[in-house]
Amino acid sequence: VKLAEQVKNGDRRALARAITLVESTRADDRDEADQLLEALLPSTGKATRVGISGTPGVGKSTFIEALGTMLCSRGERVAVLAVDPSSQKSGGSLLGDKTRMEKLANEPKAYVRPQPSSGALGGVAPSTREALLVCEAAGFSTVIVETVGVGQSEAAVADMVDTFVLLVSPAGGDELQGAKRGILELVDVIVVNKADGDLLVEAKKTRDDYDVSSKLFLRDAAWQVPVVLASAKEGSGVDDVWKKIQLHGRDEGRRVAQAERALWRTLESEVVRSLRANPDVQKAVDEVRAGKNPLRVARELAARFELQR
Ligand SMILES: Nc1nc2c(ncn2[C@@H]2O[C@H](COP(=O)(O)OP(=O)(O)OP(=O)(O)O)[C@@H](O)[C@H]2O)c(=O)[nH]1
Ligand SMILES: [Mg+2]
Repeated sequence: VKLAEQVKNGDRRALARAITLVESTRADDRDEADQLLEALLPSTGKATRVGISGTPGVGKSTFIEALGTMLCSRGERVAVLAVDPSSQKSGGSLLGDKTRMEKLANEPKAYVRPQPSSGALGGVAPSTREALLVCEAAGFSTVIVETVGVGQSEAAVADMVDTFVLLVSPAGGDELQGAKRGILELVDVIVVNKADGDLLVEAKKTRDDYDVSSKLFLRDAAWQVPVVLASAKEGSGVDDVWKKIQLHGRDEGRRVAQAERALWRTLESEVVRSLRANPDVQKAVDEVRAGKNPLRVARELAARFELQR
């Protein structure tokens, strides 16, 4: 495929076109996208894949800009995929993000690309994983995926990266309770951002709170989740975070498991999609709506599909 060659040669326009292609939900683009990905796949796998999440306004974009420019100044090439769930509604937020990463976006060694989000909750689109692979094939040494901490997006991003970083605010100790607890199970590095000026004292306290709980939630004997103070605005701590990301490194076993889960996710959604279009299934839906036992109807249908094979 010609496009694949252009992407591998570092052609910017080709890269943008390739990502647009894998993002396309049109059925007739899918074949081409699959061919492209297969042509690129042998050239993937070499980048450090980093996910960055956190509540709106915690400083993700500012942090990525600081980290990205630092890496570029060291000769690395950095790609950023920014998933912006609010862009669907407001339309303005995308622009805002671009503006906030202006320095990085203008950096010749960097590439900043907003990602479409799927669904009303702002979930991460399945194509983000493929966009990440395209960036890798294009030769970026680090690929960063930014996602806002809403809906299922953290889990989706954690499942496509080597290191998942959570940014928390200086007053973030209360996030430790309740709903946010679930994310902590996915996190590899915690960053208390905005540790500057008047917020420094509070940030230190928050770091200590997270430190205690990261020891309590120890899920992997080989990796104690570090808690790092940083100020994306002033640039302090950014290098410390990068060192932790490097220390965490990549785990081939994790990547293999991620690829397998991507297979299952796609299989499940494709199978369900084709089942929904099946006339027997549609008839069964009507029967259940009319009062038949859904579990029995489902089992009978499944047995019938089994026989057809
Ligand atoms: N004091 C201080 N302010 C910061 C720091 N990092 C970011 N900010 C400010 O926090 C605000 C939000 O920063 P963003 O980087 O846009 O945050 P975000 O997490 O990307 O926000 P969304 O993409 O909207 O979810 C901006 O006004 C930043 O200037 C920091 O380290 N210290
Ligand atoms: Mg942002």
